[in-house]
Amino acid sequence: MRRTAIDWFLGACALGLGACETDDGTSNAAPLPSGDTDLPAPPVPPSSLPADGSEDDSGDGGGGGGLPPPGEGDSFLWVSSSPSGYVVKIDTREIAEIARYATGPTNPDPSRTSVSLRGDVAVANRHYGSVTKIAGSEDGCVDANGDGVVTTSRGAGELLEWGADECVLWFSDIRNRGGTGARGMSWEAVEEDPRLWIGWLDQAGVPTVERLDGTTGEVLDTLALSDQPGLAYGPYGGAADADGGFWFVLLGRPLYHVDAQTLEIVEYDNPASASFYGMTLDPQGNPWMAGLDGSVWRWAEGQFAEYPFDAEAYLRGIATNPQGDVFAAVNEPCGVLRIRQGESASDFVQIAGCAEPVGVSVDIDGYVWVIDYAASAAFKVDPTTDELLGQVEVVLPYTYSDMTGVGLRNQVVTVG
Ligand SMILES: [Ca+2]
Repeated sequence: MRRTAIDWFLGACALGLGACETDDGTSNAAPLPSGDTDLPAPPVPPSSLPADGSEDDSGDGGGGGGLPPPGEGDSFLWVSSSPSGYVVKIDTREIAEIARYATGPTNPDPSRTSVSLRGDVAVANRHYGSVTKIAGSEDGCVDANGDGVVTTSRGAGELLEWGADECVLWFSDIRNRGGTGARGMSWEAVEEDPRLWIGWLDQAGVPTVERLDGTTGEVLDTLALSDQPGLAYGPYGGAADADGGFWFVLLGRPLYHVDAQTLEIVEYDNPASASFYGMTLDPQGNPWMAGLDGSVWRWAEGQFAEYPFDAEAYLRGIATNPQGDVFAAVNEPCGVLRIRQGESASDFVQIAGCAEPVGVSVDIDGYVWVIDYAASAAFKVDPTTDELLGQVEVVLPYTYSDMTGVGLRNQVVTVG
């Protein structure tokens, strides 16, 4: 009998096969809950944290205010070298690392990254439960010691010790709040003063969602999900929508939405055969989940739709491009699954050197980046030719979130 996907996943962790997070706890193999599926929340007008600044209004992304249109502006990819405790900033056009930053004290084990519309980055650390903000450009850094210069990493392999890099802006200590891990996470899709949604697990095993002040890291709101016992992880993947709400999944369990204004949490129970892992939002704001069950799942119009790929495969991170094409990292076989916008069938892209893809993200130019843990590489793929354009070495990267920020940008920037 075939093992369940989660059994496999946890077994692989126990055997040190690499495809794993190294948290303690094995209870995600608990039976999946059943229950009624809630109806979707009605559409809400965009929440508007109105832009009141004046900087950089050049360019118009067609709905994104001062954001440059696709293909213009800087293009970076933020990938965690998880066991090394730092995050690497990659220039996607140069296909090269340009800086790296320590993400916390005492082996923080960074994983997810989230890039704001302005390019600032939040890094979720799993083991020293914490979140760290890093400025996306040097004009956002702070001369903390007042010596008149910004001391920061400015090159591949250049790593300052924790606390020394003046582009690291704040550190939110979840362990001091009784939590483990920070995983699912997303900035709000606003340009000025976005807040940051983060998810973690408290000491009683209760999944917890917080909304932080993005400028200071201060906790503004705290929410708990007390009806999901037996968890080893908190919110596993998350993404913010155009209304400021936060979608997230628990590993192998339901999909949730937090309303930005009321903070009401609505649960959308997963189909019995689904085992959600990565998640993203398409440009229409519909959640897509990659399943350890071998299928991609979409939530839209009040129901889940299944896009079967291969029941023996394990799908990990997932992303969409501005046109709505969907890409998911696939293990066994090794590569990337693609579902073109509006189509129900998927096709498969092989990658030379593929070993264990965990994450996928689309850059501002439309190229697909695949983060491969076991290959210690970030691969750049041309989705029109399926050609491998190059790769950047990152030691044991374990990032499968929206690591370019294009997924967030898709929520507010329309393309013609
Ligand atoms: Ca300084």
